[in-house]
Amino acid sequence: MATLAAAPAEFTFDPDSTAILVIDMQRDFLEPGGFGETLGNDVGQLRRTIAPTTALLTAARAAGLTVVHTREGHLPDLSDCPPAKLNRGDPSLRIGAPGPMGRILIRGERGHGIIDELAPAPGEPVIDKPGKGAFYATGLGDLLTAKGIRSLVVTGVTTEVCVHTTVREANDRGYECLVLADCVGSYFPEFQRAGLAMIAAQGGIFGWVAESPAFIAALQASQRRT
Ligand code: TIU
Repeated sequence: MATLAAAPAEFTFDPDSTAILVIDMQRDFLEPGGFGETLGNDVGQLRRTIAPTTALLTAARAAGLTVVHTREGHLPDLSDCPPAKLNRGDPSLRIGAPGPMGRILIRGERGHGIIDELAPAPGEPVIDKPGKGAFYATGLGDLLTAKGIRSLVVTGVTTEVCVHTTVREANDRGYECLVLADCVGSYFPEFQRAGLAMIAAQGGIFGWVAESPAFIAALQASQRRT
């Protein structure tokens, strides 16, 4: 077992039943010209997560932890995109519209891909999801059950949208979720602050929050003991 300081209280995990979840680190959200920027957002707010997440993945892979990546996106015919999601915002900037990196949030397009810096390692599962949550209409739940995972260390973007939705889904399914503050990002600094505060409030109402160096130190200390 491993333990680290977190909010609202210490987080204890068994590395054998812990997975790292890397949510939607896609070009459409993080790179200039992608979906996120077309919506008027500052991608720099998300890009600060790349370096700490790279260090986290290096440590997690060295320790043999399960790493799972997700991508938000839709089939080219948009048959898996409900009208309520599709018909949102300016029609020229909608999902499926042509963007500088291909059709926005369409599977197989360049913008839908994970950024080069955080490319999945061979064998790491990549979950394609049509919603904001990673459990809705995906095989993630079955995958985690098959691997005996009980705890999730959550990273990715954006804090108040896909990270929050996924952590809420996971908490309701019985997973203990640790969200790494430096490895999750929002386009809006006030949402980053409030989003993290909401998770840890009320005694950790749906999770724990810590910084990635504390998690890495706890993981490596647990390895030295075994
Ligand atoms: N726009 C925004 O904040 N987020 C998304 O649309 N998707 C994810 O958070 N991945």
